Amino acid sequence: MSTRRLATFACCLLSVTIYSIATAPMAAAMDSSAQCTATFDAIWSAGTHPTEFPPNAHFSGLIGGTHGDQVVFWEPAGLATPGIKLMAETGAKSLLQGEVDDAINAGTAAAVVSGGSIAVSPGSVAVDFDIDLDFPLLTLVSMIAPSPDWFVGVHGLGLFEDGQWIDQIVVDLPPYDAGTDSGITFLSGDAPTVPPEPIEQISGHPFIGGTSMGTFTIDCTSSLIFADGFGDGTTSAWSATVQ
Ligand SMILES: [Ca+2]
Repeated sequence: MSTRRLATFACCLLSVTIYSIATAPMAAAMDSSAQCTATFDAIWSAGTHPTEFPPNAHFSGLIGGTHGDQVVFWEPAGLATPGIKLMAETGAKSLLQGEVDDAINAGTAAAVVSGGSIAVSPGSVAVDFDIDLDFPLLTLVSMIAPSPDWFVGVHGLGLFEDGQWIDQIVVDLPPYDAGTDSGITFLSGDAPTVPPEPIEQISGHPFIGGTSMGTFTIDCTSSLIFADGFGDGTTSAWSATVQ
């Protein structure tokens, strides 16, 4: 190898080494998973929604899952699945949980997220869950109860943004109609909608103005996964540099 070629080779080797030193610690400190808490703060009361405010106003137990973008459990303008229909009409979790389980078996979801109810609204309830980069979306719902087929929730909410897990996100919760029962008041008897209609946000009677029913606040803490397995940034950077 000529002196010039040797110098070029050494230069390139140095560049690669510097590049490795500069980038290895960041790559080694990949936040591949996070621990999150979803807190449902319900504000629904006779004060916020005086029109036909029912006795025993409450919300059914939180149900949903963590998943990827290959599966949708519900969305506005879509038809309710059997699981969303049952949740919105009765508050029962079983069918929707089964749909999440089916998605887990199909490799499109990671875990069921199942939490408590709000026995008396206004009130709060929280549920913890883990999430990872392969399935960084959250779907979570709760029935507005009593009601014909009304519910609140999020669908495909992304918790990994701009290369990192979100610290906190607050989502407003308007009422949605599942499109499976045609009752028009909180206490209407069963009146199946045949054929079913698309899910849509309710902005009229009895939710005059579409007033929010509350919020979901999602807080996440990421878990640093280091290449050397020591869980220490300094050690990891050194290990990556000398490799
Ligand atoms: Ca309806």
